[in-house]
Amino acid sequence: KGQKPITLWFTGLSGSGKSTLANEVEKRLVATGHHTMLLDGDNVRHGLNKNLGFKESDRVENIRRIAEVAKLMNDAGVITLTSFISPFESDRNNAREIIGEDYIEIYVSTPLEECEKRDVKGLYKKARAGEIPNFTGISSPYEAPENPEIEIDTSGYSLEEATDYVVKKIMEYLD
Ligand code: GGZ
Repeated sequence: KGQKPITLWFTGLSGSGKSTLANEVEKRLVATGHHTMLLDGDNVRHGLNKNLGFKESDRVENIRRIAEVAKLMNDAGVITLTSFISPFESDRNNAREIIGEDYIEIYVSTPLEECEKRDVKGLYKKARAGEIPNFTGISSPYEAPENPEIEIDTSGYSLEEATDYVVKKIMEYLD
């Protein structure tokens, strides 16, 4: 069975559910025989990009390198899922340019209020207290995508429902 090596580019606020969703989507793809690679903070910011922080120029470089890696993965025939805030429209457009027609943007549009209410890692609380500078949504902007291929607000859906929805949409782009 054929596999079109696309990049599924998840973008959204911290706590929006990007990584949880990307992980579930990856499991579904693997279960249906696809070869995948998930790039996220754990395997990229701690390795390839460990010299980068969160000031604007570092985020720009973070996203540029991730896009280049995703392209290499696609060239190797691998479906690539990326899970980074990627807050700037210009960087996402640059990623789209680097990756080409195989770039599928998935906007995880869970509102800030919900992300902040979840505050899984306590980062919003710290950011509000001024302990984390340039925190996206609080003291650094998030530019919402205007024309994402797929959009999902995870508030009000179970993980399974959200995954079903996204996987169904992705199938439109896979062969
Ligand atoms: C935003 C930050 C910051 C600041 C640390 N702003 O919930 P998390 O913890 O696991 O996800 C956030 C992650 C964001 O890294 P990305 O590589 O996705 O960002 S970007 O695409 O903008 O380059 C959060 C943590 O890192 N974190 N400081 N100041 N998120």
